[in-house]
Amino acid sequence: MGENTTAKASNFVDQVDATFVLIFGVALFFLIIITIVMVYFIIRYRKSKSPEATHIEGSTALEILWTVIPTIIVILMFQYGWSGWRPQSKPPAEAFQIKSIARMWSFVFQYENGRMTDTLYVPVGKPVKIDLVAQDVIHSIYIPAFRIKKDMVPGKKGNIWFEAGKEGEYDVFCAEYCGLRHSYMKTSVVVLPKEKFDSWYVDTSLVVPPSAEAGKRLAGVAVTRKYGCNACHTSDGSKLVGPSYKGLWGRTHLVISNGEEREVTVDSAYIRRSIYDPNAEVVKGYTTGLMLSYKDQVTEEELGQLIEYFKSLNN
Ligand SMILES: [Cu+2]
Repeated sequence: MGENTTAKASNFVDQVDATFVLIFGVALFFLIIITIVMVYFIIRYRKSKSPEATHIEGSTALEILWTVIPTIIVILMFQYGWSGWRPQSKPPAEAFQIKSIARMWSFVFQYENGRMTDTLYVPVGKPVKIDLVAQDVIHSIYIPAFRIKKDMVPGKKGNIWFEAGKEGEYDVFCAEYCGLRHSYMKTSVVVLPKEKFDSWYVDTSLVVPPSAEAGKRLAGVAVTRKYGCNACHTSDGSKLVGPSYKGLWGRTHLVISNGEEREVTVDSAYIRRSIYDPNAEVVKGYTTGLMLSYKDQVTEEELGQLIEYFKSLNN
């Protein structure tokens, strides 16, 4: 929306920034004042000029003053922060509903019509509520441009909401150290105009591709994106937390199974086991226990799409 150039990224920007400026301003003011007074006293009362120690009697008026003023300032800071935080914790009933699932080490966003993505898409100018789910450890969803950050704790319900005021793409981070590849838990939120969002929302071309070779690859890519596989695996042969998909199909791997080394050939059965029971046979050289089972998530159909995709990477 070109005409709306003064719009803020989200409805919380003004309030959070005002609180930040207030607290930072007060801190800076006192830093300067205290430093000036301190330096003045050091020079004024240095030992060479004042060999006798100066003794100051207490001053009730001063003590009341420097208790009351900071108390008022701190209450003011609290009031500012509180009034900015309260609306963040009260999502409007009509908000558009999305669920965010965090796990080591990616975010997945699930929409009510079943769409799942690794990038958050939202419409501009409409309240959006995101329910937060953590699958393994504590994560924290952080959207700096929207001034939003909230912990995602396993077993605990929580949500965030916002109304994006401006189209664009903004960073989304995990702000809670959650393990080895925490720093890769980075994605973005794409704010689209209403019509564009609506057509994106109903677009299923990525989910049901044509059955051509390109389509097969696209379907496989869509599955890896949907489940955040690319946080730990690549399609170009480079090693991350786990092995790459490239050149995987048909290769013979040395795996550790029940503490013993054994050779397996990568076929449909092995890929199935690797996704449904990932720690049963871990390729030698990789760490056991880092991947969770996707048994209740990856469907048989998606498994087939993945296998086709892995095969296509050998060509
Ligand atoms: Cu995390």
